[in-house]
Amino acid sequence: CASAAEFISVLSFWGPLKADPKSYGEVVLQRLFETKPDSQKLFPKFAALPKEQLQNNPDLQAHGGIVLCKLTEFLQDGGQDKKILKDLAESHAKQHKIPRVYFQIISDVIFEVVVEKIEGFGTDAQTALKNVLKTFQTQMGEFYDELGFDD
Ligand code: MNH
Repeated sequence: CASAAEFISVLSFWGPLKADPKSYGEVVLQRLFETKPDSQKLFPKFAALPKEQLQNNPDLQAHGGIVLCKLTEFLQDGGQDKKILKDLAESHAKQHKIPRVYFQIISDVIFEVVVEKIEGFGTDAQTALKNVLKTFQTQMGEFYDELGFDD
């Protein structure tokens, strides 16, 4: 599990993502769909769209913003309030039916995008980010287990 210091280390570089969640979130979702095309099919809103329509798409930008804001909320909370991820696991398991492996995939994408886009994100902060994303995935997995969602 990531330490409090690791959450703080990540947060010290998170300003640009907090300030512009839509833009970074858009890049994350586009990169997710590129890396793992199956993931696009899990979004009813985006499933049928050809690549060209994922560019400058206000719905995609809006959803990217929602994802990034939730991640910022998790970071700022330092993984303390379990309800944040419990609610997220519940909607993603029961409503959206997202197999847990996709949280691993999006975590790798987030890592890649953050390191690529954020200046000064050094090796220590990179390790901290990896651990924080690992904590996110582990806790999501535990809630998936509690819900009996096996995928
Ligand atoms: Mn996701 C909706 C956050 C990863 C598919 N997601 C939401 C919502 C939030 C959110 C917040 C809106 C509230 C809710 O339904 O709970 N999602 C995240 C975060 C991550 C994430 C913080 C990881 C980081 N989500 C994923 C992944 C997939 C996915 C991975 C699929 C591969 N999410 C969805 C779908 C919706 C959704 C589908 C519903 C979108 C809609 O049509 O409004």
